[in-house]
Amino acid sequence: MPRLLLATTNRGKAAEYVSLLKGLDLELVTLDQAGISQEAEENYSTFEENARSKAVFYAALSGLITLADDSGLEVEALRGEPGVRSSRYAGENASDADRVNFLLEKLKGVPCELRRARFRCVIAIAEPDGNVETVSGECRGCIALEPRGSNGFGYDPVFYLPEYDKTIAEISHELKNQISHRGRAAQKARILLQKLS
Ligand code: ITT
Repeated sequence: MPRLLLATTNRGKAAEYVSLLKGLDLELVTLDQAGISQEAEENYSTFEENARSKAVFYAALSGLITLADDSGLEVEALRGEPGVRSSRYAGENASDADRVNFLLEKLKGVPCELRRARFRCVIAIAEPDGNVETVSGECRGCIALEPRGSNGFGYDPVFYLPEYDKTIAEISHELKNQISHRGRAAQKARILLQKLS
């Protein structure tokens, strides 16, 4: 069975991809399993460029077909912040809780109707020869006034979905995978991967 390198250091993302890529004729390999400890640079200003450069970097290093994602949160009242800086928003060594609190502080006093936000995800799939393709997905909602729920990771406890009256951290993993930015991008990625496997 061909192998696919899942090039992420984020455990929340990795767990989601294990479900999202189920049933494909591919053996998933993590960076640890491939013996890779080098970190890819992510200094571009778009999700697309960061996802591409991550996937190309790890595919060249491993010799394996590689999937990488660059994802993050865009908040309207913050003119699209934190965007590509979502994981570094509250500093390099911050925890998920630190990032959530930092975001809530930034939005202090901003009323509900101005807290619209979206999660975005670009998935890049690269081959060792440098060939790379991307797909994307998004999920719309708004930033809650306080965290709720314990599922998921990152900003999930403050990402409120009006149609469910719940944050993403309060819905099941299965439902998140159906409606999330990553779930939507992964549905398209499966089609690309079927062609490669
Ligand atoms: P890798 O680059 O190793 O994959 P990372 O965490 O640095 O891991 P990103 O650069 O793509 O990944 O940063 C994405 C950040 O955006 C992530 O750390 C979360 O804070 C946030 N994020 C992305 N998807 C999310 C989701 O489904 N739920 C909650 N937060 C999410």
